[in-house]
Amino acid sequence: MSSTDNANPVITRRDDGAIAILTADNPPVNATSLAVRSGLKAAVETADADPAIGAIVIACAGRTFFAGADVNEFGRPPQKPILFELCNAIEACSKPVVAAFHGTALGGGFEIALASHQRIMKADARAGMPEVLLGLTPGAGGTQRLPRLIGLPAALDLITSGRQIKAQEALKLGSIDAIAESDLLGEAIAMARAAIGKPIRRSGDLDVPAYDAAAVEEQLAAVKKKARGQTSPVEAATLVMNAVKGSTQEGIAAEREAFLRLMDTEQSKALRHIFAAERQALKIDGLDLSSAREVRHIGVVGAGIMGSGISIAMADAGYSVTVVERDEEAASKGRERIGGTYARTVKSGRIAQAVADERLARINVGHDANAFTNCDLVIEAVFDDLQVKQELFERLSGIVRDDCILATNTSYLNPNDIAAHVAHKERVVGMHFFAPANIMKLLEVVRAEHTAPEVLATAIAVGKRLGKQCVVAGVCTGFIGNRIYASYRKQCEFMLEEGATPTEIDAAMESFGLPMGPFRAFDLSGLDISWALRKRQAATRDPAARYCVIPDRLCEAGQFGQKSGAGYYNYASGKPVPDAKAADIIEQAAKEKGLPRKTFSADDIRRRLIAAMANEGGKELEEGVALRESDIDLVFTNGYGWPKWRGGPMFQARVMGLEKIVAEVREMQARDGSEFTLSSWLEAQAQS
Ligand code: 3H9
Repeated sequence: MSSTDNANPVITRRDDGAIAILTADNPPVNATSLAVRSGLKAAVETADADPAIGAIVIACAGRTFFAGADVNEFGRPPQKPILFELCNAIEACSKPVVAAFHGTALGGGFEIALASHQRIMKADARAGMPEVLLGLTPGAGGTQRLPRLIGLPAALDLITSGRQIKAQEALKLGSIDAIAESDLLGEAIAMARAAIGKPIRRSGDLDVPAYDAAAVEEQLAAVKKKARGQTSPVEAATLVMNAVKGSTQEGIAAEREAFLRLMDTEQSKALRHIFAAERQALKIDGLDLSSAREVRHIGVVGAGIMGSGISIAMADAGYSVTVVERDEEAASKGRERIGGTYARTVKSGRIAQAVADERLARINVGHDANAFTNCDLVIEAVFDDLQVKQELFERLSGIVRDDCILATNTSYLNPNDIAAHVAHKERVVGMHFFAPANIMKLLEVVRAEHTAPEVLATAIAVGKRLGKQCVVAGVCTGFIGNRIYASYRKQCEFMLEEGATPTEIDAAMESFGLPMGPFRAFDLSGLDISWALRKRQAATRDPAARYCVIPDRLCEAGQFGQKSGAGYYNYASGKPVPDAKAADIIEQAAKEKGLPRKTFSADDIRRRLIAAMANEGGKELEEGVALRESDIDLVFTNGYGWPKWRGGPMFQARVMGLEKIVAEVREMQARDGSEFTLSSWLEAQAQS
């Protein structure tokens, strides 16, 4: 075995007989930054020209194969060699090139592998083309080489969804040639050695396998429908179809044009903002995430909708769960609810019966709180009433171990008040799940007054293991999300008093990308819940604050939303249609206020709603309830159905222009009173 000197710091070459092993080492994830591209291209060309070399292996050091283009270079002028030029050079090499990958081969990383002549993958590795998830398309030959290797339908699926595949699927599809069970590099070297002197199979030279044109047409239509306004999957599909229309190099030229064009779009900027936000969210000043305690056994109080969802999420993640209800009847209902959810998941084909059985066996539902004695964490998910929760926490603190973390799933109450009578308050934290808790990605982790850092770190570690997007929030009514949502909701209702209809407001927000407009969403979740909350708060409400009576009147008329057949809409036909009674109530309420009726364009509606949200978000930032602007965007894209390609309300406020947003808030303040005073954070940002 010999080594060859290499001046490039991130690409090293080591020769094993006639095999040149080129290894990239560009931490943390071997992104294909300029040094990687130039070093690898030069190393491939040098090895190709070296008469002592018969074949080449490309591999990576560290935790993963190339994770794709370096996102830190995005938006800067491209520097040569461009990634597609590197891929072309690899494919053109006159000696066999084997890509050996571990970890994840993503985007440009997978494209390097596709341009290589053979591919071997570690059994636990994954591969994929996630560019569409960044609002981009592959830009280094992926849309041309992948369909030639695995056929149009499978390539369309992978490239337009961005999903990652495991080794077995990659092999079955034909995107790799072998799986390395133990010694990746050893097996890759053997593969390269066996290829010396044999004909080279270049992906770009292959013909796309025969396909069913009608089925592909259907697939293309489905891609468009699913994208719901997001452009990159549709663009990516068009590029993949070029593989059956022209040469590989023509297809790559079209790819390059699309990649550069999409880079400048608002959608791609929004998605890249979310990508960075996800990685920022858990960087919290002064918090060492490695201080998290080990959690094995989790207790859940309550087996209602939230409690069951939380228990299922925990069991799905491998925790053993003890659920306690107030009596056997409630426990039995809880068992049915949890069992029913698993049965539906099996029926939908998402998990096998054996997997469901295994998970269900991890959940024990009973009615004796003493079963919590060996829990490391207990989460309460009972009725959102302060006294109920205070008494429960007090009782729990007498049962559980002193180091057992006590978490509250409250949506609106103050965790400091809930912990008022608890011994060792430093173990109290908020874990605010969103319904259905086993599905929704968001978890607001609420730092209470006394929460110890390792307790916060533990709640985050549990959330991460559940696959949740954790966002740390401070204490206030509604935390980050529901507090902003309340401002949004109020402005939706105020616009009804001023002349807009529920249909107009919903259409404006649905065409913006929300899966459901606000009034359809209010109807779906039920108008009676917030009615009850408003009645409880009536005595303490500021009499000078603007108050909209429309939702109260709907409830008084028995219109609680979809579940009662009518709310803002009428559901008698099975579909939401404008409701005559709701229209009367709105008109009457507007008349009583004597407000001038005006027409709202979709832009007016969106600007007003984004302004209300950004202003409340600004106040949260001032108060330290939210740590960063991007955390607020994560809350809305993971917990409230906001499409990631819109980036979240704070991102949108910047897109619309902060000066316009501030002007809108000033109008709100003049019209709607003290609740909508301009946030000084927002004002300062607009001026900077
Ligand atoms: C592309 O390839 C286009 C081409 O077709 C054409 C080009 C012409 N660049 O996620 P983690 C950083 S588009 C730079 O916490 P994990 C990340 O910010 C690209 N940096 O780790 C973080 O930094 P920090 C297609 C990157 O183990 C650190 O690495 N590729 C990149 O949970 C650790 O990240 C993708 O979209 C990057 N590409 O997951 C892949 N990726 O520590 C995106 C990550 O300072 N990446 N970083 O916060 C991922 O999916 C995950 O990071 C990965 C590792 C699965 C690789």
